[in-house]
Amino acid sequence: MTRAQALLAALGLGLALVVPACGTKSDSPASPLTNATTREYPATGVTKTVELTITEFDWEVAPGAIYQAIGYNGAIPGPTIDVNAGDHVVIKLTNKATAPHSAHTHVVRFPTGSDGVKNGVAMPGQTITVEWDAVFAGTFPYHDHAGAEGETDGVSAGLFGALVVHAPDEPKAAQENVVLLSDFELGRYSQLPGVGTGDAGPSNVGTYRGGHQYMHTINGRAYEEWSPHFQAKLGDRVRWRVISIGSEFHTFHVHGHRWVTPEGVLTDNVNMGPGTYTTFDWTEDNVGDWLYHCHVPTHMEGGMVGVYTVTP
Ligand SMILES: [Cu+2]
Repeated sequence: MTRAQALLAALGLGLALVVPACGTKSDSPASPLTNATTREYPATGVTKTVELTITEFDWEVAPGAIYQAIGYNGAIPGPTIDVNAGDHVVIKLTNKATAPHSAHTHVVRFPTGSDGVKNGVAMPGQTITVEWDAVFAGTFPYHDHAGAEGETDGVSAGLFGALVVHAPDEPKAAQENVVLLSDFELGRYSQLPGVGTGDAGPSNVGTYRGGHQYMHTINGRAYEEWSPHFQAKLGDRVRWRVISIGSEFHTFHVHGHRWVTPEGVLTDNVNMGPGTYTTFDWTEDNVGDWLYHCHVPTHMEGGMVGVYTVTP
């Protein structure tokens, strides 16, 4: 051992000598994302302004399945807030709905006035400003935390979205797939083909195909033909940014692929509890049409499934 190696070993850094830097092996089937870190980034001096308007609207969860949604900027999920680590973000939040709502954001650094629970809540008809510093890199949710029944009311209605914070040293990905897993409520549908009434229970025909909740969604949509169809080419660096924001526990599973978690575990299926998030990369090595889905059978049956296509 050289003197430098002995010094690194003494500092607990000896591993750095034998483990290649993340993403440097092109033949690696998967590589952990380098920004899975607790490092706090310095201020960039850049301020980004995001306008979020909360409205009530009809949202088609699957063909013919109409949900009486509440969302940011007229869609589920709300717009992805995409910033660089160290940016300051100002959100102009306008509430055109009929109950108080907010935009509470995870992991960023903010004063209590931007919390979105008691402070930083927009009353109906009001526009407020909340702001925070995106000092940590990764994938995090923002969501309502001020609904009439606490956080669940607004979140199950559709008030959630993703925050993507890029680290300055992050390898560029050809594809960045943002995935939000959520659970909707039967009582909010104005029409839901395939669901029986009274004691009849769910029918076997129509849009809804079973499972025990109505419905389990991916980016506000259910089932393969309606949920996001992600695509990539062989050799692409593909990055998945996955957030679980509903009321149930899910797993996130992709067929034909595998990746390494920030904890160093090789997997193709990760646990996602409510309000959790993960980011991972791989170098694409497998052509075909692949399912991605929650591995809870009744959740997949209830809509939490989509297609990922890889072309040569
Ligand atoms: Cu699930």
